[in-house]
Amino acid sequence: MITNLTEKDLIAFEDMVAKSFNNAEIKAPVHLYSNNEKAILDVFQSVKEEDWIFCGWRSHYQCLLKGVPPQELFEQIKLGKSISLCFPEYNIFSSAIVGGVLPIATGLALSLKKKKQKGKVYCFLGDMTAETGIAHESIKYSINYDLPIRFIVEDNDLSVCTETRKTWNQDNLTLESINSDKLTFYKYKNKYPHAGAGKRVQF
Ligand SMILES: Cc1ncc(C[n+]2csc(CCOP(=O)(O)OP(=O)(O)O)c2C)c(N)n1
Ligand SMILES: [Mg+2]
Repeated sequence: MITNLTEKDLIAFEDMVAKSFNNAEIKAPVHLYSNNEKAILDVFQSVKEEDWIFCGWRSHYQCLLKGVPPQELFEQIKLGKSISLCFPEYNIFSSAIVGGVLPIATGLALSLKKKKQKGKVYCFLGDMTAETGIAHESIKYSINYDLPIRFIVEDNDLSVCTETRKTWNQDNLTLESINSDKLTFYKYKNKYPHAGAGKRVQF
């Protein structure tokens, strides 16, 4: 672990952002986590400073656990950057485009392998992102070429307000049938809405 942050610290940070958002101090979307603290702390047990983290639109926990100082992170969030937080000095990158980071993460892992550089890539994605073509291509390529990467599917069975499994008329995510140490899943139920913190504009 890079930091000694606890579940309580993570929850307190998101609750602080939620309060600030609901007080209209943040004039851009925020995407908050809750109820996944244990699962994400488990992932970060093996993350080292030289490793690379790729995220979607919801990334406060990853930033904190990669070592971004909470105050610096909060400053960026207040500037409206929550949806695509990037801290190159901490090897952490995000994009709000569904699937946007997946081929970039895969390409970086390929480069690390070819150049025999140390470090590993951790790429977080949601359950609906995991059903997209770009996820299937990126993960298939990474497994077949044994790239130094791990994809973590964060499964809330929702894409904004749409149920993922119901959408595709299947009981499981397609990738759940793949057995690989490069692919892990965890389920969680977020107390926060897809965007925002319950007050003001939602989508
Ligand atoms: C290319 C693209 N299409 C649509 C959207 C709108 N959008 C933002 S988040 C999201 C939901 C994706 O669901 P999932 O991957 O399960 O992520 P979750 O938010 O549940 O973690 C969608 C459709 C987008 N950001 N980019
Ligand atoms: Mg989801």
